[in-house]
Amino acid sequence: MVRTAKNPWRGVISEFRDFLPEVKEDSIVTLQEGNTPLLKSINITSMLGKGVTLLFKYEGLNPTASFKDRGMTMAVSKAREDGSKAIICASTGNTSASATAYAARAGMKAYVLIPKGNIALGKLSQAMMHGAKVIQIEGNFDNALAIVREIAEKYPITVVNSINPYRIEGQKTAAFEICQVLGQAPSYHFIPVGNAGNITAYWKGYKEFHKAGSISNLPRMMGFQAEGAAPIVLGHPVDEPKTVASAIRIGNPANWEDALKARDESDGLIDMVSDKEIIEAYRLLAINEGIFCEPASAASMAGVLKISKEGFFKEGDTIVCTLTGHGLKDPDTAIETSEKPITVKPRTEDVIKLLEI
Ligand code: AN7
Repeated sequence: MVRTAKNPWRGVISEFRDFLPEVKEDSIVTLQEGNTPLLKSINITSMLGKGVTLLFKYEGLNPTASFKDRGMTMAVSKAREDGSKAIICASTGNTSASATAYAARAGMKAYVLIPKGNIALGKLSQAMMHGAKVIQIEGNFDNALAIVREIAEKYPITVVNSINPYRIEGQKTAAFEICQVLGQAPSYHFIPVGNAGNITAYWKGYKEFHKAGSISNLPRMMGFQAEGAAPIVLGHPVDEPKTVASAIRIGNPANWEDALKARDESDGLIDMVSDKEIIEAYRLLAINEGIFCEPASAASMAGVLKISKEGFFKEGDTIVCTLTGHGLKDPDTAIETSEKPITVKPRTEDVIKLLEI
């Protein structure tokens, strides 16, 4: 469809109405999220074997720069429809950035609980900027989510973490967009796993599109956790999760069971990658493809590279990798892991010496 000023992309609720729970038109809270690019890999693809196609679903190009906006439009719209005046969430950063933006747009109060000192700078600035009450917990994400669950049982306030089923509903729209571009589902879908809401949502989306006859195949779901925060891989919660990828520093995922279902029903896998592999993939994407994603997002790319070493992919395979958040979210990690700028006097000859010409 040709998009014009009179016919813009309207956001995921209006665009995928037939596949989503009903929302009254005047309750919809949107920042016109979704419709993100499915970018073809130009340079990394050759590392994966002959005839393999690698694509990136670049979710960092959503309004608050992560995939969370797809679920948040749905969760906040339903909260508004139900007459809720306030929302609350625990977050490693991106959920809080999205929740506070959508609450601002809806004219609702937002309370966000974040692990003190452990969320990326860009995300902290977003949560603070939208006028929410930002509460730092001297603990980790899992502690914060436990508090949110307890408060929600006793007080009239809507939880917008992915334990809210509307979050999953909204997030599944990314799978629809991929299928619409490809005309089918990919062979493999690689995705980072933290609280496991997104892998659950994509699998639900693919299954629903399949059932509706919009695609004739289903992908294998390939989830990747960080080695220091890999409860699903280890089979038990991790008390003190650690990883450079702060977004997925989660030791007891809320959607654990559904992630296992997505893995098993799709004949996929949930594996882990080290921080070193994550940073290598993060830099590779930036340097070889021009795509700046945040470290947690690069866990999916790191997963592709890890699996491809085992001679896994075959000619004709299509691989989609979700890059969940924008690299600008975490400028500290970008600066720490990149070559440092060189300082010179304001003299042309000093600059020329530095050029490889
Ligand atoms: C960039 O913001 O959990 O497996 O509180 O920000 O659906 O949890 C973020 C998660 C991957 C993992 N990539 O997704 C939060 C939060 C990025 C993220 C994940 C997150 P889920």
